[in-house]
Amino acid sequence: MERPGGRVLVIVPTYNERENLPVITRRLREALPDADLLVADDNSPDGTGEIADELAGRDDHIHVLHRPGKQGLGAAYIAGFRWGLERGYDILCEIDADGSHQPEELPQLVDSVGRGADLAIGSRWVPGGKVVNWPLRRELLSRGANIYVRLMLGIPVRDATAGFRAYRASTLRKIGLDDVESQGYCFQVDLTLRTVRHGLRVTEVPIRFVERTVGASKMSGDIMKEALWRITVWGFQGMDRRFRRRR
Ligand SMILES: Nc1nc2c(ncn2[C@@H]2O[C@H](COP(=O)(O)OP(=O)(O)O)[C@@H](O)[C@H]2O)c(=O)[nH]1
Ligand SMILES: [Mg+2]
Repeated sequence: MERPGGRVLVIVPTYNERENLPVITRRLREALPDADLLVADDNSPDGTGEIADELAGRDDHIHVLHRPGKQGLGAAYIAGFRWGLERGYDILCEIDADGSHQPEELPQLVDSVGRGADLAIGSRWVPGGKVVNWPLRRELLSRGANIYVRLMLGIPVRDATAGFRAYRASTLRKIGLDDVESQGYCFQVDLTLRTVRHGLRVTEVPIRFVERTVGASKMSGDIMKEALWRITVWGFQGMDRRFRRRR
């Protein structure tokens, strides 16, 4: 039976997540039994890609997209979205492989889209949202990044960097993926901004974000730098656009 809202694809990007992948796929299959999963692996040196193939060999609902090397989260998601749009899925979801996002909370995001949202974001920074075991440094980084996003871009979203999402397929078609240049985690802000600028409906659903207990974070100085300069550029472009319109 299909969920109201249609066929669901859950994209799981992986880079060195061999211990986490079997756990997250099992939990996802239980939380959303009708959904299909797509593991987007960037040729992880730890063999995550082979584990993904084994899981896919045992379960028709699991698929694998092997990418040649580490090209960033944004690039992996774009490839995953294209894969899903070509195959006619109606709702395309994002979730981290490391257990930070709870698969049991994903049905709420999917149902938000089923009820009319064009993008549902699992948010840490709305009332009811929580973070568990996050080092203070990471919490400050995330809160600071979101404050900067709101200041520079003026969008009414509390957690624009969140990577736990459900997109209506038509949203991705409307905003267009071909000219997305963001490679790292600012990809999330990029797509949020495009969705808001297209006048589409964004809903934030409070979630409980739990820091990984296994494996290592791929957050890096380069990812932060890319986010900072891109958000700054988008901000000035937006101000320029508003200024021209007023004249
Ligand atoms: N395919 C792919 N996945 C990535 C890449 N960078 C991060 N990921 C995945 O994105 C998710 C979030 O990454 P993580 O390192 O946990 O970020 P953090 O939670 O912000 O520390 C995890 O599932 C990672 O394996 C990448 O370059 N390629
Ligand atoms: Mg993580």
